[in-house]
Amino acid sequence: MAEHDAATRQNRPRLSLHVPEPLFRPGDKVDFTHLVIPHAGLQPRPDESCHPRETFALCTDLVRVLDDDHQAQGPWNPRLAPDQLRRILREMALIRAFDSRMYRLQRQGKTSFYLKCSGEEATSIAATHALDFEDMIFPSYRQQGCLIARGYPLVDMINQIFSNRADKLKGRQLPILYSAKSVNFFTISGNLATQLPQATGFAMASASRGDSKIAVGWVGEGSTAEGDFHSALLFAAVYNAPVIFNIVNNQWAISSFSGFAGAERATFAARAIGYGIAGLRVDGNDVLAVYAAQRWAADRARANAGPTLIEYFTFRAEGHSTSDDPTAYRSAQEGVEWPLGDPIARLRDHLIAIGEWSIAQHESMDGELDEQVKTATREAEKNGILGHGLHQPDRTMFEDVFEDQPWHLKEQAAQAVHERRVKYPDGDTA
Ligand SMILES: Cc1ncc(C[n+]2csc(CCOP(=O)(O)OP(=O)(O)O)c2C)c(N)n1
Ligand SMILES: [Mg+2]
Repeated sequence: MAEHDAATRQNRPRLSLHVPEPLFRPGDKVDFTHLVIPHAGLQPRPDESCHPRETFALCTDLVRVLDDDHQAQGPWNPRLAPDQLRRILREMALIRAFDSRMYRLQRQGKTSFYLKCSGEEATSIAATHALDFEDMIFPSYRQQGCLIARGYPLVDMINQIFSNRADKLKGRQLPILYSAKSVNFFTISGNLATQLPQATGFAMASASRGDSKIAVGWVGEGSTAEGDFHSALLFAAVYNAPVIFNIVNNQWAISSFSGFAGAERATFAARAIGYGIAGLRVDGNDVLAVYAAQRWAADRARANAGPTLIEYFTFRAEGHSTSDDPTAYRSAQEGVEWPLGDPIARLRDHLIAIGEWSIAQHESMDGELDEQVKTATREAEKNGILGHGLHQPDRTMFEDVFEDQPWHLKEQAAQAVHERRVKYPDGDTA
């Protein structure tokens, strides 16, 4: 019998695995012609309360509004007033100026870590404009734009980045892992994708209380490989929770390309089909398309028509963070050849094309924003920078987790304070 098996098996092909490999590596010529980029304005816009299946074709399409002549086209055009478009443009330019200065501050040793959202500004700022202030944001670490769009003070952001005396989080979070209850911005977690089950949970709680707030989560495409992503979608689908899941597909997860999260097999938006929820795939560098998609999903959730999964197709224009060097693993040409352009430049050109903006206005705005960031930085520096001693007493490490501190934390706090006094008798921080 065993001999017979062995003989049959000899004729079978050897099994093998496919290990994804990015199309381009450092030094390679880049060619994006394989990407299907449909014309703007051609994608149908189903009613917000439609059956999820009416959106399934959009999961492999690409919702686009801004065409190559910088005009807004088609049924997804949100028809925003020029004033609002200028506000969105200004906030996107502000976050870019902020990112650039904070990056330099890290290089100057004033903080330990920073992470830019260059090229992805629309996916946070335009999306936040489409929500109500009361809607709860469950961000990943690349959504600083949501804070800006909700008017959170730059100085408070920088105090957190410096972990200084005025840091509202008392130095207990990695720089940039903000938390801002005042603007309904949930605490950022370093553990990828945990924010999505939390968003679903918030949405379920909101619905079970009969409230009208919805929950909105953001996640990187790489992080959709986490189990939490799937649990969040399943619960949302089963209970028809009023939640939006925004996948920012910038095609890279540090040095891993999106193929390792399944991009070679299906679009990220297509995950919606398996769960039976609405899904949209959107040009993430098209401010008008991002706004329209987010507004569609928010109206749908508000009308109890169910959750939506949105994939924003975009490109991480710079390194992952200050700890990364993308020249080691991807071709520098990728950013140059990327066919969907830059979200700020595309909105600027649209406003100019409709006679509502000019290059001179844009340049003077950039100058003002640089000044605004510089002033905020100087203000925050007065409260100290990271590395210049401890700005917060040790005991704060044990506080604000439980309403009544349990006995074992009291003991550990006392021990930590004692040990610090022994080690640094002249210190004044405990
Ligand atoms: C559970 C978990 N696994 C791994 C990491 C390390 N890590 C931090 S960021 C990151 C890449 C995430 O990429 P993506 O989700 O695409 O988001 P992006 O950085 O592109 O915005 C990884 C692997 C982590 N923080 N948490
Ligand atoms: Mg990514």
